[in-house]
Amino acid sequence: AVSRSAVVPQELVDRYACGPVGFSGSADALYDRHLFHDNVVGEESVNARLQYEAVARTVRDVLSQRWVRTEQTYQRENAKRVYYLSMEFLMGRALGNNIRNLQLDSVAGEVFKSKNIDWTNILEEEPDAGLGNGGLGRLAACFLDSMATLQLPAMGYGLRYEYGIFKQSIDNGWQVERPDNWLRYNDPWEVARPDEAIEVKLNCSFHMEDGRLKVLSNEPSTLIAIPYDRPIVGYGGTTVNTLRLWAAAAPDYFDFHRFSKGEFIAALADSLAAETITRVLYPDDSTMRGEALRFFQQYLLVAASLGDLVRRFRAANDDWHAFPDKAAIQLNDTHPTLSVPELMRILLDDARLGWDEAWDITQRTLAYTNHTLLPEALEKWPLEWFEMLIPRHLEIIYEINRRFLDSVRERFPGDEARVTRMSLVEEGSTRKIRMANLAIVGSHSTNGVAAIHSELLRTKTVRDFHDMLPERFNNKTNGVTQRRWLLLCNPALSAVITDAIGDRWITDLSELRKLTPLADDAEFRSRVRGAKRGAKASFAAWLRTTQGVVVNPDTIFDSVVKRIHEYKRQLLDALRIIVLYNRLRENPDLEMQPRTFFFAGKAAPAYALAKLIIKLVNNISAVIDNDLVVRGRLKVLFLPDYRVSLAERLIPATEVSNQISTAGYEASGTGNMKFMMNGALTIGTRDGATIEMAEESGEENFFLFGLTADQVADNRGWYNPQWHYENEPETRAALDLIFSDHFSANEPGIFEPLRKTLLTGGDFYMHLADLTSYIEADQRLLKLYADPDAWTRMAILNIAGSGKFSSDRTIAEYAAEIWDAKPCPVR
Ligand code: HBZ
Repeated sequence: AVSRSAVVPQELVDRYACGPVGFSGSADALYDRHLFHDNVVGEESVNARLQYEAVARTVRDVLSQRWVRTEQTYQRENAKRVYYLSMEFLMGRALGNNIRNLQLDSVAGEVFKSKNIDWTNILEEEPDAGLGNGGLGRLAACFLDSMATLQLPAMGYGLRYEYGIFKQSIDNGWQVERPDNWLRYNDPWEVARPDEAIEVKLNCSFHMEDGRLKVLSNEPSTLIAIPYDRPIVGYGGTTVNTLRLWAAAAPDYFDFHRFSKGEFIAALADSLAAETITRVLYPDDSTMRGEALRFFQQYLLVAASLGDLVRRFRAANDDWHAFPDKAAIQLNDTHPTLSVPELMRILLDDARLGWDEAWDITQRTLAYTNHTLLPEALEKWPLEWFEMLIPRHLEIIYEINRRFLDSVRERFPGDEARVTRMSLVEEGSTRKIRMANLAIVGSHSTNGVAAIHSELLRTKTVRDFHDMLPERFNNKTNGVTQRRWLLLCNPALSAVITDAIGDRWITDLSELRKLTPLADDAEFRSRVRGAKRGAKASFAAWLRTTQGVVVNPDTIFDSVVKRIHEYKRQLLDALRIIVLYNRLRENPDLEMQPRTFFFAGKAAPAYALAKLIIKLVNNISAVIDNDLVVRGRLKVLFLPDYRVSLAERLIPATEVSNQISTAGYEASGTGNMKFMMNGALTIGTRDGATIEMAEESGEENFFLFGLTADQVADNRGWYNPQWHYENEPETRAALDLIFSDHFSANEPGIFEPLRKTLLTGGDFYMHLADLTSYIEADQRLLKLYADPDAWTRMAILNIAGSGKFSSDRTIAEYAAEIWDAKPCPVR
């Protein structure tokens, strides 16, 4: 095929050709070079995957000089850096996002046209980078986008898991996990930098036995951490920051003693054990799984990242006391908390500072974000492992603890119970280090992720610490990046918004307030309605072509998508649907707007009850599909393998967002915000950031229901699920239907464990307490839906009120109030 050469516009050349290697020529020449030469293939071998790689490489060429220039600028300015340490970065796909943020859409469009490339097919070739479980990992990804857009000299540090979050499929209604081999093909974005590897010293060696790590003490060993860099393009393409992911490897000289003894193969087998450290992401999002391999992963992240950033600091500064003025390190939950003793070790043993100086520098540099109040998620690691792996760190922790407990005793004389609660060491049959206590004590800032969460953290979870160190606590309500979660995923609504108020919302989401008066403009309402209808139709079309599932876009699209957990109460949603189903069965003539209920989310592989919830939803789905009375009026669909790229399709199409956790248990939520800015209405409890969302749009524009966090706490003692069963006929009928095997005719009894969860076991998450008010709120919502103008008006008021929930706002607050970091624009 003869192709017309798409010449890169001069304006882009000026913008991106800023380094020693100029960016010149035509975009399709670059593309051809990558397509045929990178993979050494001829035209006959070209397929969509190779086209994707070539397009991505071409985009990387465009950004590469800007990427280099960004780092040069930070070095030249000796700017204060922000380091975001996280075990998880749930990035999703990069291609569409990078093209959009570089504002290369028109150039890319030209190339696609001249090369006859099907753009949507190409995008589908990129595997999601699923290096995270859920909210915590996705928050880290949104933060990287915002930090680059705000031109902050920031860097993410994480692990390069060879396998990300497992792929979920459904077999006979049950979740089945398959490995996510996302690096099977060359990843076009990553740049390996073996010359910047870091040595990590361990006081033990280890090998793998039955898939578990076995530690051999008293044999010191070394691991190598190799950095792989990924570009983070800020909007406008001026700043390109770095996400640096570490891969574990054995050093070349690993066990050369055994090599030379002739045990060549055996010695290499041990190097496989080293690589095991970064093999796979732990798929647990709410329980602490005390596995040694996870502890090793955390130490590797900390030792490699601090080694790297301290080296960067030393290259530009000779006075260690300047460290807190040149580096701010944010700990994403307690997972990287070993940073406290590691930084102390560096300052004491390498820099040879005194304790007080080292401690002052450590505290001023580090800050900690808490993401959960669930006690089973709070990390505590056996002291024994510190002894084996990092005894020097344990020594330092003991000394931190000794000094800290002295100060507690001084402040609260005679209160030994308090001292025991606050100690970094938990006594017991196995002594453990309390990582949250260590993170609070070793840093200058502890924040929660929504107002109510920060409040509960202060007043309940770590109240003793707040009593003693109130100035250390603060709130940073979460946000999401509107570039991915509106501009990229919902082009139709984005265009409607931009037509109405201009495009400044892309980098200043508070601009959306300007939409408020337009809620009363019939023309604007019809456009917003059109965008929603279009997104529903595309989602339905996608479901039909990719999974052969038919949904009707004329039904109400109602979604609950998040990790499956008892506290998130997907079961409550299932009960709501069963109540509606019973109403229709009892009264087939009942008028009810036809609805489609979407569920999606992964269950931790060891969380049996969460897996049973998935099974229940799938069985309800099948029974309803086969019931002639309700068919066409209710449809339930469990969408397998919830992930970033699926969220990008479902969220724009959703009209009703369910945020129904037991009040006090969802730290913030971030999916709730994405739905809101895409014009869904929220039915939910007063929990997490949903409370603040309702404040921004007005409670009258929300469907709030259920117990408040205070009421949940007060009712704990006397909540009696049996009472609801006996006194609420619809509640009883719904439960009876489940336990009569209506949804499990061929698998009698499989849902029996739910009886304990919901009824006889006392139900910690109080599902039945909120069912009636959930149904009431749902009826109000249905009534509104029957009036399309009133519905769309409310949707617009929600979009208009969503400006606060940009991660740009969140990051600006972190920068000003925790990091003292300033933008460092790249010229
Ligand atoms: O962090 C979530 C919270 O549940 C959610 O409310 C909040 O919006 C979000 C961002 O702040 N927490 C998680 O996603 N937690 C994890 O994924 C997790 C992963 C590994 C762990 C523990 C928790 O060991």
